[in-house]
Order: sequence, then structure tokens, then C-alpha cells
Amino acid sequence: MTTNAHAGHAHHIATDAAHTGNNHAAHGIDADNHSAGHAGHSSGHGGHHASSPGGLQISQDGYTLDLETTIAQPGGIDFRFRILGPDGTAVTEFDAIHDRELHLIVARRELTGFWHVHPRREADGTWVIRLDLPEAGAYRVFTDIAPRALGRTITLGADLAIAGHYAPQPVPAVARVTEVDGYEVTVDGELRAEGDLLTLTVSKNGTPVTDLQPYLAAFGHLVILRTGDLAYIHVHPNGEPGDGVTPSGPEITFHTAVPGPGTYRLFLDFQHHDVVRTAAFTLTTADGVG
Ligand SMILES: [Cu+2]
Repeated sequence: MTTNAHAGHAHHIATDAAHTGNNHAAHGIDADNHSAGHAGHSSGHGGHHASSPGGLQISQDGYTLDLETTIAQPGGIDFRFRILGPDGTAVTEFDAIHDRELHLIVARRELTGFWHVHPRREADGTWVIRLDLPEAGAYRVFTDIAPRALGRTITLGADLAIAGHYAPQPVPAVARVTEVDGYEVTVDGELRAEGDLLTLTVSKNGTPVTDLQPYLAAFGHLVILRTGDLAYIHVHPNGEPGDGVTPSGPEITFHTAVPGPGTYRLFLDFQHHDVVRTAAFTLTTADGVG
């Protein structure tokens, strides 16, 4: 077992360096320490379809995201919630999506902070995770789930407030290159409603990274959030680790469509040397950028 495989599993973005002073202040904590040996996973999370962006509703298709924690003080919080089924009781039967029964994404509404973590489920269906959210502000939480009785993936979203005064920030500037922990990541391609290929390229110290590690059964996980309403898209790369044709970097390619015109914040999770990092970009759909 790789001793530090989870050291970087709870991660957060480094926002544009000039943007906020608290880039490294916030860490999500992963409560899920069991191994990720699950073989089956669906081809994708919810929200792929341009006609129906995920994450905008707290209740959908009979399933409701029921937050026990909706307001908390800054700092470490024990975040608790349930997924209620059509009968109003907590759901305990889920199919795994990319090795996990539930993916929890937490983002500041202004998209200057992002966490992707995996809570543990208690026997009664309550999900629990320690989150470290030291900054006051308005947050959105998203759950990617595939309730077994539903048979497909949906993304539910709800608001979380961290108490206190805060100065709202603008979304970080549009840019095609970003840096996280010494890694430079570039995005090529356009965001289009009709779909297009996005290519993300990872390098370190000017050298292409060609030994990316699979993380949750993919070389990258890309979450895209629309500014203004936080419409949610979660896409996985073309090709899978071990399929014999998909390279382990430096390029990760995603075929993705966005729900419409706008400015979007992209968060790419990738794993290298046993640490998961998140690279963030802002792009618009308006004839590309730069
Ligand atoms: Cu996840």
C-alpha cells in the first residue's frame, strides 16, 4: 500500500496567485480511507448534457440532498448530510461512480475555492466529512451519486454558508495557463455548447509530465462550473488508464459540452507522485480567449 496515497487526496485549488491571499489555507479532509479497488464505474458523472446541467437543484428525479449542516462557523466543520429517496428516507444503496459511492464537490460561489472529497457513509445513511473552511462566505456543495434504484447518475446541489463578514471576489481572470504547486497546466480547445475537445497539458519545471497516475480510475477529473449560477459539469477523459492507448500525460483530453454561453471555471484534478492537485482556469465561450 502506498502510504501517502491519500495525502493529497484531500486537496484544494491554488487560485491565481495574485487573487487571494489564502490559497493554501483551506484543505478538505478525506474521511474515506478504504482502498479504491472497485472495478465497476459508469462512464461519467451527471451533468454531461448541454440541455440539463447538473447541480442546480437540491431535489431531482425523486432524490433530495438534505443538508444537516447549512450554516457553520469558519474553521474545521463536521459536515453532515443525507440523500433522501422517493420515500423520504435516507438512501443507503448506491452504485459506485469512479470508485466511490458519492463524490462531494464544495466550491465557493465566487469560484475562488474548490474541494473534491469523499465522505464516509454511516449505517443510517448519513454522510460525514470533516471540511476545513476557514473563510467566511457563500459556498455550494454538489453530490455526484448513482442511487441504485435510479440506475443513473445525478448531481444535486445545495448552499452552505460559512458565517462572518467577507469581501466578495471577482472570478479569477480568463487564462489558459495556470500553476499549482510547481506544475504548469495549459488548456487548449474551446468551450462550446455543441461540444469540443479540451486538451489539458501538464508540465513541471518545463518538462512534460508523462507519468501521471490514475486517480479514481482516470488520469484526470474535470469539473466545470458556470459563473453566475454554478451550473455543474463533471467530465472524464477520453480513454482510461490501462487501455493500452491512453498516455499517462502530458496531455489529458476531454470531450465536453457546456450548457450555454458564459464564463466558466474549470478545475482539473490530476495525480502525480502520489499527490492529487487541482489546476484551475477561467474560460469564456466567447470565441475563445487570448
Ligand atoms: Cu470524487
